[in-house]
Parts: sequence; structure tokens; C-alpha cells
Amino acid sequence: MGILEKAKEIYEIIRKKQNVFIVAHADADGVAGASIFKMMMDELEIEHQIKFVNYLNEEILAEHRNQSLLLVDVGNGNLKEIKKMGLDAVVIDHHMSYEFFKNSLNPFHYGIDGGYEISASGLAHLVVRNLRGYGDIAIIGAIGDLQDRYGLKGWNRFILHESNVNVKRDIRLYGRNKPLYKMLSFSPLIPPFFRNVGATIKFLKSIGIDENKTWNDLKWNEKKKLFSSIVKTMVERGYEMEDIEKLYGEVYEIASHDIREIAASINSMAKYGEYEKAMEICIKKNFDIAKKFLEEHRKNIKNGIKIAREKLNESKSIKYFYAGDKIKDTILGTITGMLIESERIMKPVVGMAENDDKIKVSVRAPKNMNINLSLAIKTAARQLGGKGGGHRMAAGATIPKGYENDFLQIFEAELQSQSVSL
Ligand SMILES: [Mn+2]
Repeated sequence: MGILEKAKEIYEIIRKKQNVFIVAHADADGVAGASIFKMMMDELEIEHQIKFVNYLNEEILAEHRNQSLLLVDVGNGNLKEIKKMGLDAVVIDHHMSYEFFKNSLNPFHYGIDGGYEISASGLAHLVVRNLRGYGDIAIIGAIGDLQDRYGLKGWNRFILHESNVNVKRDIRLYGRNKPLYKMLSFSPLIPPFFRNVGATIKFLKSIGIDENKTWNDLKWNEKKKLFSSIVKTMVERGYEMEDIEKLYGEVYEIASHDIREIAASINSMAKYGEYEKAMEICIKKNFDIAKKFLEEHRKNIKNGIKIAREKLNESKSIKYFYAGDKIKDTILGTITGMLIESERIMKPVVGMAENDDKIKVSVRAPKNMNINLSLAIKTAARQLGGKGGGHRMAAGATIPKGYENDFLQIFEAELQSQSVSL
């Protein structure tokens, strides 16, 4: 059986249900996938509810064990539990798993790499495409999952042909209709200009291009000149061909809106818990909401960095700030990471903010530091009755209120004991 046949089989299973509880991943792909199924169920008058989660675990599954579940962009990591619990579930997920489950549409069982050939919203489109095509939404999800890094390939290409997405070759940066100095300094793809407006303006002036013009305003020969100057700068700074090649290639647009921007704003909406709005962008194609939100998000980040910088304190081996309720806990990690870069901090930074009756902690380390934040934060949080974990260079925790100073002390001691044992 091919994946399309299996998708049809899954469609028939869902179609016969009367009430479905959708659990979807809280990111652009999950939102896009959930939107596709929502539209299907609205059309077929199937009652449904939707819940977005950052991850799926046994607790969440148990909570809904008596419902008919549709898992979108989550579930492949929980197939054993789902089988053991005997749940009535359909799983639409592209995360790597070779575990067999009858009611799942798993690309890996068809030799398709879910890492870049198809996303969960792409799978959702395959399920529902016989009723109606949702290719546009599927492509938003795929790009939200960064599956377009080297252009859309494999089944994403197939879905692209079933969509109204416009494909063209162009510079692959955000903000092609924003002033050039913004377009260049917003993009991490060009490290010499990233978050460096001064250097960007100087560079544009040096090649005789008005920094307030937009990329789309430029004449062909101006585009050529700017692009080759960017390449030259990157080559001179020693960047690899691989990094430079990412700058030019296919870009994807819906009604002249850059899908990368749409997907980025849906991702950040999901981070803020604004799922209704995020789904509205997919369902009603109301891209103005996306734009406004992204502007708002950038403002919040900028403002958050300012607050963090003002409140930044230092002890022997860390820097830290306590933002109270001035920074939303959902963007605390982003801000802590950006602070290290923008201030060129050489120590780990601990950011803390209120989260209802708890304290959310985010820690980030500067590049090339030999350290294990995850281990240290786990130990420190556990001693205070909290929970923590993450990666070596980026980790987070939740601790009870009132223990901020204790946390800092234990965490710093943990880091110091690490550096002794290294
Ligand atoms: Mn995904």
C-alpha cells in the first residue's frame, strides 16, 4: 500500500466518527495540520475540540482516554503507550519512528523522510485532499518546520503542485518589502549584518544603494550588485559556500505574502498560546493578523532585552536577571539567549520571570563554553522542589516562588563543581 492509499483509509476512519478530540503540536506545523482537520470536520459536521500541547505524554493521553483522539504532529513518540492503553486514536505525525500502529500515517513506513520530505500538515493534506485540497496550509506547516531549507523536495513538492503557492527564485530573506537595512540586519543568514544596523547601513552606502529602499523596489542591476556584494562580504569573512548558497533560491508566496513570514508569525503566536488567531490565519488566509502579530512580537523581544539588560546582575561565575512579570515566560529563553549575543557576555546567563504562582527560569551559555547547563539546572531545581532540564547550552526550569536566590546559589555552585571536575 502506498502512502496515498493509506491516507485515504485514514480519511475513511475519521469520516465515520461523530466526535473527535484533536491534540496538536503547539507550533506552525501543528496549527496548520489542526486547521486542515478542523476545516474537514466543519464541512462534514463532525463535532470536535482542539487542544495544543508542547509535547505529548501519558498523563495527557490518560486525561482523554475515553475520547476519540486525532493526534497531529505529535504521537509517533508515544505509540507504545497508545497501544498499551488501548486508545481509540489516529496518529498523523512525521517525527521519526518505525513503531507500527495501524491507525497512523507515518511517512517513514513508506520510505519517506519526515525530516524534510513531508510535515504533519502535509500528511493532513494527503488525508483530506479527496474532499478538498489544503495544499497552501500544508506548505505553511512544512515551511514552519524549516523543510524548505534547500527548497521543498519529495512529497512537499507534490503538495506544492496541488496548492496555489507561488514559487519564484529570489533572495531568501525575510522582509523583501521592508527597508533594506532591516531586511539584512534581521536575517541570521548573513552573520556580518545580523542585528547590526550600523554596519548594514554603512555597507549599503558603500555600494551606493539607498538603505531605505526595499529589495522589491530595486532594479535588476541593483539587485545583482547588492547580492554579489553580500556574497563577497561573506567570502571575505570566511563563510562556507554552503552558508552562502542558502541566500538564493526558491521562495514561496501566497498572494504575494512570504510564507516564511507567515509561518514565523504562526510559530510565535503558538508560543504565546494564541491558537485561535493562529488557526484563523490558516483557515481564513487573513495574513494581516500575522503581520501585526510579528511586529508586536519583535517589539516585545526588543523591550524584553532592554528590561533584561537593565536588571542584569553579576556574581562570580554567572550573570542573572529577574524580570518579575515584565517579561512573558514564553519568550524568556529567547531573550536570555539574545542578551548573551548582544552584550557579548562570556558567562552563563540566568533569566527569571513569574509564571502564575511559580518562577520560570531560562539559562543560556555563550558559544564554545564547556559546560552542562542541563545537568546543573536539573540538580538545582530538584533541590528546591522544582523541575528542570534541557540541553548543554540552553536549559530551563520551573521553581517555586520565593526561592530565586537559593536557586542562583545552588546553580552557581553546581556550575563551579563542573568546572573543577572538567
Ligand atoms: Mn512538524
